[in-house]
Amino acid sequence: MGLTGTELQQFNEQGYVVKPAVFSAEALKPIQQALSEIVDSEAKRLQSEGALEDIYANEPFGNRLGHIRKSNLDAAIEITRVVMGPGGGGFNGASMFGMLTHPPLLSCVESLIGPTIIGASAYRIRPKLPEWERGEVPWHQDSGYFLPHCDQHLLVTCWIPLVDATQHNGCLYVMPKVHREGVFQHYTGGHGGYLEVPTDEFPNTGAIPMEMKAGDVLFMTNLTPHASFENHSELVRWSVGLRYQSAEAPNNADEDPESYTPEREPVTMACYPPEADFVLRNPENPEQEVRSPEEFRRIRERFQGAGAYNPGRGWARLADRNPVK
Ligand SMILES: O=C(O)CCC(=O)C(=O)O
Repeated sequence: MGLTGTELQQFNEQGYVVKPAVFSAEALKPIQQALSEIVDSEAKRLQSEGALEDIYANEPFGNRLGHIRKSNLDAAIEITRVVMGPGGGGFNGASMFGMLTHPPLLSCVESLIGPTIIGASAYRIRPKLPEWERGEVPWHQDSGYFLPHCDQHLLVTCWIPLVDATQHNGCLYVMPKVHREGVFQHYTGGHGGYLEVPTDEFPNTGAIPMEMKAGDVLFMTNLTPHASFENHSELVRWSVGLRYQSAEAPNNADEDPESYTPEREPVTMACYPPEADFVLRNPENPEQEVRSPEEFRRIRERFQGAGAYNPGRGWARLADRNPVK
């Protein structure tokens, strides 16, 4: 597949481009099925504990969690937290590996960063519930979450709705062209507990809503400001955010998580130290490629087991760049 010359030009000039139908309806089924299974088992657990009456067992992926939310917001939030896992990148099943390595997607990513592709840590699953504060993600650039020595590198974010995304259900918004103006100051304690750049600190270039069909992919740079607002629908707006970088951008693909000690100099670290990076394509050294879901899971769990979210490790360094609002 790959991006066309026109699409590449838009990405470079505007900081984003949407490629339609990178995932067919069929290709989205494994991830939708896997997420449905988590919703199912959590709904059953809550029901057995007496915390949820109706688990809407016959509703399809796109409707079920929304119906649960309508009857019991607390239960839906609890299910959502389990689906997302710590920080949003907790699910590491075979279908997630399948999404990350989906050949048409990797072809497009290759158009942007070249043939050696590192699957960046920090991919995110977002079941955006109506009426849930954490579902709305305020204005930020992904670089606000990365260590500053990565600012000059291109890290590509692929935002992929698993159901159609509209302004009504809280699609993503981007600010075009602002990716050329560096990293803005991000403050902690933003809406929903996220990092936030106050809107008036950006130049006024206008925000564009990204209304997309399930399976379309929005490609953005790590400096492209983006946000998503309230979900006014009755259903959940599901999406996945995947991140990729070239081997030149700092990463931890060949590193031991134990090496991320408080003493280590941040400039020697991966862009987002708490989570594992993995080699997905390396034509020169194909033996380095992670080829199976089992290996992918093992690598991610090794980082989590090493205390990835321990504030004594690399994560704490990120706080240095983000003062309290
Ligand atoms: O999916 C959303 O609503 C927000 C996603 C986002 O901003 C991100 O992953 O950086």
